[in-house]
Amino acid sequence: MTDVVVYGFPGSTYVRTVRLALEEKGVAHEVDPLAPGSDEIKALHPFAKIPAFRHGDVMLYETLAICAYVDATFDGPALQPADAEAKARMLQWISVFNGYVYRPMVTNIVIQRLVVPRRGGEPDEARIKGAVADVRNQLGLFDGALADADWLAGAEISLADMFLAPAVFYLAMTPEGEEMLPDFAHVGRWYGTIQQRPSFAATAPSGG
Ligand SMILES: N[C@@H](CCC(=O)N[C@@H](CS)C(=O)NCC(=O)O)C(=O)O
Repeated sequence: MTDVVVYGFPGSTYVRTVRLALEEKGVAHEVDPLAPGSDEIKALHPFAKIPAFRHGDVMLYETLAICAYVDATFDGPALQPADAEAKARMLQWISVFNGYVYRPMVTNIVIQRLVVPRRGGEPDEARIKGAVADVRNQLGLFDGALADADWLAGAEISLADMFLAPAVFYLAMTPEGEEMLPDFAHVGRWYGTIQQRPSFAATAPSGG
């Protein structure tokens, strides 16, 4: 039994980010695979998104807030750089991911390509096509940041890497990702490294 619960189905990139943080800290946790928009998640998250999180009496929502709490509360390696510039860089990349990357990469390519057909629908090709140029530019940004570095911020893996990698995991399964990703060698090296981590294997989604 554990008093740490992540609410949200494990196929969600943001749920995986929280689970990566927990795994990197070595924190045992349960996953309650609630769907976004469900009555159960509405009771935990005022915007009905996933993840939500519980640690004993502490209830939280919003991935960055949850991850910061996990990092500050539990023993284990730091998930955020101590250096002010590197920490700001980490927050910059997380803000970039949340504000500019998630929508084209996940909502407009991954969900259209991988989720919509599984639900019997037709992918919106115009929407996918419209997202490709944005994602290509964004991969270029990440590639530049990783040209001389193993991780997005600081000398060790940080929360910034844990936000981006679950999205790249799905992008790589789409024809658009297969076409784009080989052009970004530094992103490819970074992703190859993060794939080797036990936390990444432990949080691999089995379904959706
Ligand atoms: N700002 C939220 C975003 C969470 C989010 O968008 N989660 C996705 C799943 S990866 C979701 O709930 N999508 C369902 C929807 O938007 O209706 C966070 O950082 O936790």
